[in-house]
Amino acid sequence: MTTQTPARPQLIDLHPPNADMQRLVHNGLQREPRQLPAWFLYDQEGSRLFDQICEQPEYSLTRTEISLLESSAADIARAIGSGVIVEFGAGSARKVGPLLEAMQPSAYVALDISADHLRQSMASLQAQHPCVPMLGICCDHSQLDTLPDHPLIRGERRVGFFPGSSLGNFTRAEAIALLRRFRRLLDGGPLLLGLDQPKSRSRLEAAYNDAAGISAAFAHNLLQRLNNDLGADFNPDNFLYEAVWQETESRVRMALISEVNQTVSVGGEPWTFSPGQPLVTEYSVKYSAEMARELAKDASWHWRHRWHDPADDLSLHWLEAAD
Ligand code: AVI
Repeated sequence: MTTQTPARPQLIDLHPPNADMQRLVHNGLQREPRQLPAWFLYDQEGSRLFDQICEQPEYSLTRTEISLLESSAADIARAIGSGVIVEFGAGSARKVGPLLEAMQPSAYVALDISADHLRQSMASLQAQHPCVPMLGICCDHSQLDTLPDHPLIRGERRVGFFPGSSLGNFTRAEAIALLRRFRRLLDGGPLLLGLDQPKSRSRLEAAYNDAAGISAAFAHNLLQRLNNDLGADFNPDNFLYEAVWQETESRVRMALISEVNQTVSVGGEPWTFSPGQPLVTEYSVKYSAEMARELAKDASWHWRHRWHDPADDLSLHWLEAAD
């Protein structure tokens, strides 16, 4: 009888250098309104706070998606087939478990921007699924042109997984560009895409401004990160967090509002904020089933099917590469 040695996750670090961050911050602060790329929120502390957001009673997205995956994984596996699962923005990799069970993939590849977070989540996932070979790639997947040439990926069919409604954190144009990029990265393989749907203003505004103040701390941590990594001198206490549902755009806008007239130095450059001026930390677009189908079409994917929870709050969309 042969015994299988449990696999150990490997990690490739392609995190963008600080010089790139500096340039992106400069560009973001020149926008009107000022806005920074959402992935800046996820340093180690930001990733920890985001995990806490997912546990707040007001933020049901993660719980809903996990139970939908648990109830639908077998059906999804039958429909989509298997190969190497490539998860974009894996975070704590808490969602892929049911797919690993149902699809029995040849390997699992997780992409995420936070190397420390990726290392921890891969280690705990590997302990639960010792026989699935795992590879972590620390990167900004919205800038990645190819997956690294690695024995776990080479020659295998790729099954993309992009849960958590993270696509909602991109503008429509960026979301289309990202879906097109995923088509290239998946090399003809399918994509399972989790998208949150529009709901009442009161539910959405509460979800993004929880009573425990974790969403606010998550946004304020962005300023702390700029202080730590880019030598900025933001005083987070001078900014008030707000989350507003913008129905016409079908999105929640999260922003830090300057409470005073202040000048902040970022990478040696001075930036003045007037009272009431927003710094947008992220948008979270909510896609109806119709909007999701349109988006897929515009990004040259064939929309095939959607699985949704009983309340129809969130969907997992199955997309196939169009010829
Ligand atoms: C990661 N992303 C899908 C979250 C969302 O719901 O838009 C980010 C988030 N920001 C604050 N709360 C959650």
